[in-house]
Amino acid sequence: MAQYKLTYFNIRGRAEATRLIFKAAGVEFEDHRISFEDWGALKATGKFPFAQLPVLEFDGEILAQSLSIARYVANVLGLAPATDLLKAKADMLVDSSADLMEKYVKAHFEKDETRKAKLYDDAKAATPGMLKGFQDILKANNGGKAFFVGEKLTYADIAVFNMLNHLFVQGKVKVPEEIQAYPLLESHYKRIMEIPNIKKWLEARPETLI
Ligand SMILES: N[C@@H](CCC(=O)N[C@@H](CS)C(=O)NCC(=O)O)C(=O)O
Repeated sequence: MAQYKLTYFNIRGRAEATRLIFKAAGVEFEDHRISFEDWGALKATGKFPFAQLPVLEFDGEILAQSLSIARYVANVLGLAPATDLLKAKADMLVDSSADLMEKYVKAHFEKDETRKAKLYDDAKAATPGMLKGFQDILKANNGGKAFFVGEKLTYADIAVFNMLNHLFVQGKVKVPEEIQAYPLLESHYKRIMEIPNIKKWLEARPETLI
């Protein structure tokens, strides 16, 4: 098995889905967290593709782009669906999770208070439709009693769980109030949260603001 090193800042942010995939698969990786102060000098080395984090290093390779990394790791560690169609469905869920996440991230980092309030309003207004969309897709897969895609845990389940956890949960192991109106989505969230390796990580991971 390759030795994996995931480098990112000391936040959940764009690396947490990949961390959860490693944890769910029970595969060791180096969770390398650097400070924002150290990033300037590291970035100047030119070693990082697109001069951004996260990156995943293994076997002399270096990958950037958080979603490409997450998909790669899921494929290698057995947490990807088996067919091209199911992979496309998983990607649709991953990309939609990222879309909703991005709306809140934009609002979080906006400096102008008026624009920030507007961006938060937009993100909140978009949320119910997106949550319904996730629940509808879940329901269409065998009534929503198990996983988002096919019949086993995949990176789609982890990505949607991570997005909901990231956006709506403060604290360690908790179900967000925002999904109470979507019972199938709520029970899916609980199902993922209760996977022993995931629960262990949620309890043990560093507490960070974002
Ligand atoms: N689309 C990229 C975006 C990467 C990105 O924006 N990374 C930020 C941290 S979340 C970064 O590296 N910021 C430092 C910089 O650009 O110097 C991904 O998903 O990985």
